[in-house]
Amino acid sequence: MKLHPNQFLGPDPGSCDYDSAAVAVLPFPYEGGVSYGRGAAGAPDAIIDASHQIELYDEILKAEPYRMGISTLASPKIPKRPEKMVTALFKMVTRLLDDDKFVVVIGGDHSISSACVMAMKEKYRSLSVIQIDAHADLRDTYDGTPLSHACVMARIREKTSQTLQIGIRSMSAEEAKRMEREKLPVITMHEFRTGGKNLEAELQNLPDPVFLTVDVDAFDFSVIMSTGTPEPGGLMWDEALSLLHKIFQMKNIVGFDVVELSYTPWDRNSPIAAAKLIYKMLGFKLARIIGPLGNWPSVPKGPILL
Ligand SMILES: [Mn+2]
Repeated sequence: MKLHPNQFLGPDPGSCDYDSAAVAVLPFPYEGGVSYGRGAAGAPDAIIDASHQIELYDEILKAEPYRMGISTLASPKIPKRPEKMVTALFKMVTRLLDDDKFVVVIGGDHSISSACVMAMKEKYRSLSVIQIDAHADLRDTYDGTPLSHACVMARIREKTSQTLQIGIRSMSAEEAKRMEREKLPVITMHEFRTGGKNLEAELQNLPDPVFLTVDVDAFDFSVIMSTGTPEPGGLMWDEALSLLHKIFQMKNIVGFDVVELSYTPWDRNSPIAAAKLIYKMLGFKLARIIGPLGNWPSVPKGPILL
């Protein structure tokens, strides 16, 4: 495996060796599926650069999650044609899963997530998907293509009918009708804030294991402002961490992606928030396995998260 010269959280704190790492981070700088703002292809490198500023110690978990081993792969050469992009990413994620890695993909625009789900579904037959996003992404086609980022949940639902969408606050009338007709499990941002839906009940109804896709436009602008299709009224930082902590405690998450950050040269805040988000989620995953205050310095490497 060719590793990224600039490791996530690096310089190497002694945990980036691929063979012994529990986690494989795959940067996938594709933005062929965007419909508005550009910059998603610059996101993985911006997030990896920003991750170097993050403390390795998590003050809430009272631990250093990086000890489980986090290995960052070199960004692959990405085909321009969307269909070929999907095949390429499917093969890469499949290989990482064959090596028993907990897979984290850094996008890239949201259209990449269907390839991640395809690969995950091959390994985990009863896979569900949780999407945290401002947008429903349930259109069958957009701008004349089924592989637009605006269609990713429609593509994912062709692979698994078990999905839960959280934080949604932007959809077309057709998408709303589809949710109604098919009784899709959706917690809109309005319902999330007003308690109109029971999050714990929805999580309980969803079969394990789960792939989690996080579109950073789910966040409020004060947390992450550099994203291709921004929507006001998003998640605050602590609110998102509480939500994610609950998801990681209640569900067996077997991989996740973080998509739609848009590289903006003057914005240092957004990539830092995205990098810290990834590290926090990895900490939540480890905490589910060995407890929040376990004997973390002796955390074994290898496939402990699966
Ligand atoms: Mn979105």
